[in-house]
Amino acid sequence: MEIKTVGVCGCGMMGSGIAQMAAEGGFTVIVREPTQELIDKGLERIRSFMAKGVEKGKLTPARRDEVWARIKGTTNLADLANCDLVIEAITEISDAKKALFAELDQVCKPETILATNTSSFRVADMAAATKRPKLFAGLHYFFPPVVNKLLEVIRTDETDPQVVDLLLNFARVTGKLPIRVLDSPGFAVNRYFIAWYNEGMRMLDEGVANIPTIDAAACEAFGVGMGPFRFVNMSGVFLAYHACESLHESLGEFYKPATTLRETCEKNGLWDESGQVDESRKQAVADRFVAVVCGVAANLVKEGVATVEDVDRGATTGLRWAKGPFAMMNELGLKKALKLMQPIAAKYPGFIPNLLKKQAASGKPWTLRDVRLSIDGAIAYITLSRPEALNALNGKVFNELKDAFAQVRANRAVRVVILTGEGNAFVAGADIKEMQVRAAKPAGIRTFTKFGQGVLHDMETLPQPIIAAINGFALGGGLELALACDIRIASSEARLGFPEVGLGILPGLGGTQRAPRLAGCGAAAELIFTGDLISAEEAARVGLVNRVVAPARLMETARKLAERIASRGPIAVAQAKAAILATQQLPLAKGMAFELDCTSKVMATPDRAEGMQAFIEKRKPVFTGQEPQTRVPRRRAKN
Ligand code: CO8
Repeated sequence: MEIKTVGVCGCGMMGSGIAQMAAEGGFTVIVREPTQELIDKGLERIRSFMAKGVEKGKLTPARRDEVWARIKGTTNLADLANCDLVIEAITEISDAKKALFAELDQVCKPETILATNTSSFRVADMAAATKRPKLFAGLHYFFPPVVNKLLEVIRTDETDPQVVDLLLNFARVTGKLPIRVLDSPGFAVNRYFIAWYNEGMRMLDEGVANIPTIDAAACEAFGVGMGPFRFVNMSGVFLAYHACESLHESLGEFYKPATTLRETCEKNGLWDESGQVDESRKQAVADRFVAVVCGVAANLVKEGVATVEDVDRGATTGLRWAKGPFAMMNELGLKKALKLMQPIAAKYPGFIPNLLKKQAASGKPWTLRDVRLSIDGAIAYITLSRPEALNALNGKVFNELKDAFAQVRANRAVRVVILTGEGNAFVAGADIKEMQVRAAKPAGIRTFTKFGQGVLHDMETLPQPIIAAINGFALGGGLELALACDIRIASSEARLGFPEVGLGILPGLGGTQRAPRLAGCGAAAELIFTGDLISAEEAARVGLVNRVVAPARLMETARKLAERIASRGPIAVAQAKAAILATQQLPLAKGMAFELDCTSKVMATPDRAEGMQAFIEKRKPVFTGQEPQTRVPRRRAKN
């Protein structure tokens, strides 16, 4: 399965943005509207959006032309027949969406993946209109899709996991920060966002505070520019009411729309935002907002809708809140957060899930990881996931990396690791802001750098090979991290370099040592002394990366390579890795002796016997990675 051509049904505000993002990601895009007038209007929307991008200097004219050339419009649904993925972005009317999917199911090739951009209907209900529920998922974009980086990738109980992976990759390549979400009412983000604005309106119903106070308290507590009343006034009262009512129907009383929301919608009116902020009431209002959002977030995790990290990313990326609900709870203290929720739980029993009570009772904060480890068969994926800082390496990230590699080392089922970054960077270096603080104490930075070097040493000496899938910027400590891997594959969009001298420091995580060994002293010196960034192609030319691939093919290329390595004898691969590393430390004669030891070790393994026997029997070997049995010398019986 591979996505090359993308169909988009509907070229309105959402569809046009989705089409543009897909084309920017390098995909061929066919947008479909039922009439020529609508398709012309939709294409014009994309054209003028890109023209503004050129005016603002965000897009070069050449890039605009390249992207534009990938987009075609049609009124004929049959033109989407050979698309690998079709995304529906038509009006939010359930029957219209189902009818479209039933038709797409007939028209499209059997392997086409279908996705809905619905924000209010169950994805499984849409999938039921087709005969391909395994190839059906939700792709919930946030407005405006060209600007907002969040994308909820929604799986139903039937969605094939491979389809989810393909869509996650599609999301990344099209510049999105995807979160994995289970199909459920409101998905992840709308569950707490709708609760947020509805609670603001309930507080008005109850006379807790006036509109300016509620909006001001929300802005301060969540670090946003608009409180619920301003937001709903601007985005549409009708939409806000119906989204809330839809959750009320599926999730019960907690989501019953506030009276003022219902009445304002019925009157087709807006709220008057004028008036004075009552400072004395702001804290109580803020506490209630925080309690509602955090309670809903904990329920989402309890129900398996999303992880704590993804719930928080939804808030910070999709809603631009300063912190996600779990980070807020950690800052507040879980016991205090629980206390704030008690009045809500008194009204809505079951509001506080046991998961939250248990976590609070443990006395520990929520674990929010910036390094994700996932294991798929013999392949471990380690993803640096701190995209808001381009995955910069701080103390927390280094600790989590160390922990992830230790887990891989202890897991004999893992035979290869793929290391990559979330968002548009692999890693943009060590965290400069944190280093500036640490450098105030010279001993502190030395200890920290030594610790970082130790983590890279752990990687180098890991028995399993590591493939760096360089998806974007690999700078300074980020390039050094990649150089500590065994194999580097780079996306053609990646930029690499050692900008350290521009900061008045030098590459201190092995850059001055590993880069010359790979690229030679001349090329490494030029890179390090100038601090210039180079393209992936140039990095390949000087030997810093093994090969360069199109962004959409990066993860697939890394996975295929990992699968090939994983099918070989794991002890042989591990010993070969150790022997290759030895070339950097030993003169030839000693290196040969080291290699001899490695060879002797593998000769004694069951895998050697199996590999050779399989060759003789003309079959595929089955390697187990079992160590040779060490013979216990028999004691001679004393007579
Ligand atoms: N450290 C901390 N934050 C960073 C880093 C970094 N290395 N790189 C990016 N960020 C943050 C930015 O501050 C910004 O945050 P905010 O939105 O809060 O301001 C966010 O990531 C996005 O970055 P930009 O807005 O700058 O994104 P652009 O697309 O405009 O630019 C660049 C991308 C060109 C990559 C730019 O971010 C940049 O130049 N980054 C710094 C690159 C660099 O100098 N790296 C080397 C760091 S030093 C190092 O790695 C030394 C290693 C050895 C030391 C050993 C100690 C362990």
